[in-house]
Amino acid sequence: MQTMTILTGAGISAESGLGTFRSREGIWARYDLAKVATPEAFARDPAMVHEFYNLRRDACIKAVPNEAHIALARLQREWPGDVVIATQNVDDLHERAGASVLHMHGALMRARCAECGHRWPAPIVTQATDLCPHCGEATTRPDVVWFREYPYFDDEISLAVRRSDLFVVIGSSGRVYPAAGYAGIATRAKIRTMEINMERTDGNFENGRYGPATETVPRWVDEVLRAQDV
Ligand code: BV8
Repeated sequence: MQTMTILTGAGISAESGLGTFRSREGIWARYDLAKVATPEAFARDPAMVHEFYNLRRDACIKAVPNEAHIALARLQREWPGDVVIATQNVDDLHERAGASVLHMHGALMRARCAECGHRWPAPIVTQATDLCPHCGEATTRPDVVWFREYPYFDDEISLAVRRSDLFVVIGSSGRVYPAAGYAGIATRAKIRTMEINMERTDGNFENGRYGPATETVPRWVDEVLRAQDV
């Protein structure tokens, strides 16, 4: 049976009210990435970094999954083959829609100990002085992958792409690696690729569907489930 790997980015959560990163009013237009999303930033000012993620965690719990998240969870449930969903997003909207996902950039709703690596469900507000429940050190950080940190699940996702019949990228500008490199892996392996976005990116996809994810994703899911073919 045909298998699919789907990679999502901030665009799939945009209509749930969570910001994207690289639009004119995006997150990186309002915050200096170097001050909130690198290990150096955390070493320099952990309180500011925690505040940045506390604000995003607060927005995340107030947001609800949209029709695109719900459609992907349905596809994962009803498709007879494997559907691997990897996300660059740190929100939990895919899970709250019922999907299982690989969070390659970590998760807002998890905290991590910078000392021993222990992970636990994050309270709404985290601070650098929070004690790690495992080792007791005051070295709490968000369990999020910052720039120049190794993403989670990179090998698993690359493998999933290589064994897929179709690789789909939904709501990503394709600017951040290694996530942006998976489309090239698929293309070189002669695997079909498609992007779903508001606009064409320079990712050289074989196919594209353009428009808001809450319209384009449910329509595509309905089509593949009806056709039982990618
Ligand atoms: C790594 C944190 C190996 C969580 C993020 C020099 C040294 C070391 C590494 C590098 C280097 N130079 C470059 C790199 C690699 C670097 C990188 O790629 N940099 C870029 C900027 C060039 N990558 C890394 O550092 C990665 N690690 O390489 O490790 C290593 C380690 C050490 C030394 C050497 C190598 C780590 C990357 C992870 C960084 N963390 N975020 C957080 O705070 O959220 S990345 C950040 O960008 C977010 O996580 C986000 O998920 C990600 C990608 O953004 P998108 O999801 O694509 O969002 P964007 O706004 O860009 O686009 C939205 C899209 O949606 C648009 O196309 C828009 O049209 C569309 N859209 C909008 N609305 C809708 C829509 N589509 C449909 N419907 C709608 N309604």
